[in-house]
Amino acid sequence: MSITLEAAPLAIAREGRIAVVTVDNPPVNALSHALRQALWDAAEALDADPAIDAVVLTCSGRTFIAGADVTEFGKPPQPPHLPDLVARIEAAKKPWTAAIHGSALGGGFEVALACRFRVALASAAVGLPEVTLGIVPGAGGTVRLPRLVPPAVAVEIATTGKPVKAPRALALGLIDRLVDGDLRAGAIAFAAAMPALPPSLRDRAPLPAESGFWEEAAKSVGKASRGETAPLRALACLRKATEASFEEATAFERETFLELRSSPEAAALRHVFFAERAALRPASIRGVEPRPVRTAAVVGGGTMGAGIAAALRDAAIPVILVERDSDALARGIGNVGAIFDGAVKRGRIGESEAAARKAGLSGTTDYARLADTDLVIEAVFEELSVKRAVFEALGRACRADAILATNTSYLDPRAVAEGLPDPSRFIGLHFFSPANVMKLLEVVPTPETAPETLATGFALAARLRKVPVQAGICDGFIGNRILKRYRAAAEDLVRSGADIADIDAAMRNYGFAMGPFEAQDLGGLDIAFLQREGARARGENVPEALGDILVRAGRRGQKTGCGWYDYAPGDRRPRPSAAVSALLAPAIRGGELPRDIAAHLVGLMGTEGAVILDEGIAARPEDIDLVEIHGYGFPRRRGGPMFQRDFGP
Ligand code: T1G
Ligand code: NAD
Repeated sequence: MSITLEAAPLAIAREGRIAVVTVDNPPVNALSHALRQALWDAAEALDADPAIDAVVLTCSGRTFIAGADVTEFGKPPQPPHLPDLVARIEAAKKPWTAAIHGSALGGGFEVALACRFRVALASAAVGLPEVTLGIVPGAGGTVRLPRLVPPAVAVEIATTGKPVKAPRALALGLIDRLVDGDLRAGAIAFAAAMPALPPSLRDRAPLPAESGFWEEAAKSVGKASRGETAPLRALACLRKATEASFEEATAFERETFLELRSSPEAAALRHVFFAERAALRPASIRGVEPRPVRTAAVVGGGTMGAGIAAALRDAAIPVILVERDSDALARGIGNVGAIFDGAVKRGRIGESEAAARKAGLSGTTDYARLADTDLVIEAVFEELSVKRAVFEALGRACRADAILATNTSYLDPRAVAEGLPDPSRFIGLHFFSPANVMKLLEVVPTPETAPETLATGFALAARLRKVPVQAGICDGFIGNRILKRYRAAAEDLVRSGADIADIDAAMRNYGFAMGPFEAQDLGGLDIAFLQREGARARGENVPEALGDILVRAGRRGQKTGCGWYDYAPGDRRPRPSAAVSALLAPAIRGGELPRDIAAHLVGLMGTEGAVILDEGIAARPEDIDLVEIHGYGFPRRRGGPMFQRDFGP
């Protein structure tokens, strides 16, 4: 009988009088129970070892300790608990030096803060991302951080969850030295030089906050947290750390951590965390090698084409923009340039970076220029004949192995690809507007799409830092199909007598940036109206929508100064409209309204999602949640309509 021995998650080596503790717990050296126990035992053993003066803590693999093992969160915690391990390392007789590469995050950074010193590669980062999981640090991060950096820096790190790159961490005093080249050797040399031992963070006083600081911080953190609970709770922990004793603050933080860890919001955010990571590696492409994408082209430089070209340039992929004539091409190139100019204006990139991104974009109206392009994404008018003509030209001009993709929203990709030589290299890549901002990418293979083509779509999504979701072919794929259901359900509530503004308010209170009617006024009611009219023209039975009544009355949204709401000139604030009430009055039949409008509408999204799963249009419920969160503003802290359906109240 073979016994499966769990590989020891760490090893200890001796370099002169320096012990090197090397953690090896793939994939990210998370602080599993076994690792916590091994680190505890190492601290005990090395304190008792007279041949050792100091300890270096380093990690194998891609990163330093990336935090507590999130997969253990649902299980009863086992000692040694992380706060105890952190305190044990901090109290070690032999000073520990953390040698950081990759990311020291959450519990990983808390362990590093317990070490007397921290050295890092310039490419490393440190941070406390717990709030992104709906919790607060649970091993002293909010108590030790204010003893190392000023309150404003501690607030930024602990309430945003954003990592700090090593060079800035050095400037802030979060780390003691940057190591060039061999991190292990550099850390050993640093420890061996026995730098003067500073007091442990536990023995330091917190840096003081100016009067009024915490009140101001509460306002800004509250605003930035978009309704999520954890950021303000992390702020409270930081404040406690500056106003109470170390012990009291530690107890307060631990109590807050344990309370939040079992909250529905934390469960939802963990659900999204794991779904996002799994999204990049769906079963459908396991073991399939993607094709390299060194160069790309985008056909159509309008709203979507410009955004897609910008997203490709943001990933440093050279782009050729193709348009139908030189005037349209000039407009298209201008559209892309405007995106980068806007990014400079907002301080997101510098002038030189914007210039470099523009320099990697060229334009043509001659398809012959695409003879050696690896990937072409089409984003021309939503007209089948126009798209087919484009792909016919691409089929003639491009290499046989060039990946050809359509960005269509509603056309059947199989119809778009009809007649294409070798359709195995064709795929739907459905970006969302603005394509250089929105993370969602629906990847829509046809039955002829080769696995390598599909794998290339997912690899491209990873390079563009998108969240890819594979979708089957149906009207609206996953996202627009649920959107249609959501809008129809909202209109049904209006027919039953619900007030338009009440419905929008309910969805905003639930966590959406705006309700379904405000959103239509922003995007324009005519897009969906034209979809419905097109279907009717094809003989499909499409019942009259309330939106049709408004569009026929010239109310197409903010762009016409009126839609579901009225808008004063130059004022985007929606005002309930007597004209709309009059126009819709004949359609209002009254009836019973749900007690909880948001739960009702989210529930119907989930019901549509269940049908989408049954039809195989989506592979997993969490994929549908990712579509809604990253494509349609579903509040992340709610986990998505399928999470609510399966785990909600
Ligand atoms: N626990 C368990 N598994 C994790 C994990 C974690 N903390 N982080 C990542 N994984 C898995 C992930 O699911 C994937 O699995 C694989 O590792 C590679 O991840 C007490 C309580 C570290 C920057 O929030 O930000 O500490 O799909 O694809 O792109 O105060 O992972 O391969 O099976 O993301 O190289 C705080 C979360 C925890 C860090 C690496 N820490 N992780 O990115 O790889 S709470 C975090 C990340 C905490 C303490 C509290 C990233 C990464 P699979 P990946 P990557
Ligand atoms: P758009 O009208 O803004 O841009 C279309 C561009 O295609 C125009 O610049 C036009 O000059 C160009 N074009 C037309 N025929 C061409 C040809 N033969 N060769 C080269 N260029 C040609 O349209 P859009 O909103 O960018 O939509 C483009 C595609 O993206 C459509 O299929 C649409 O369904 C899809 N889409 C749109 C959105 C959205 O929110 N707008 C979202 C996702 C997908």
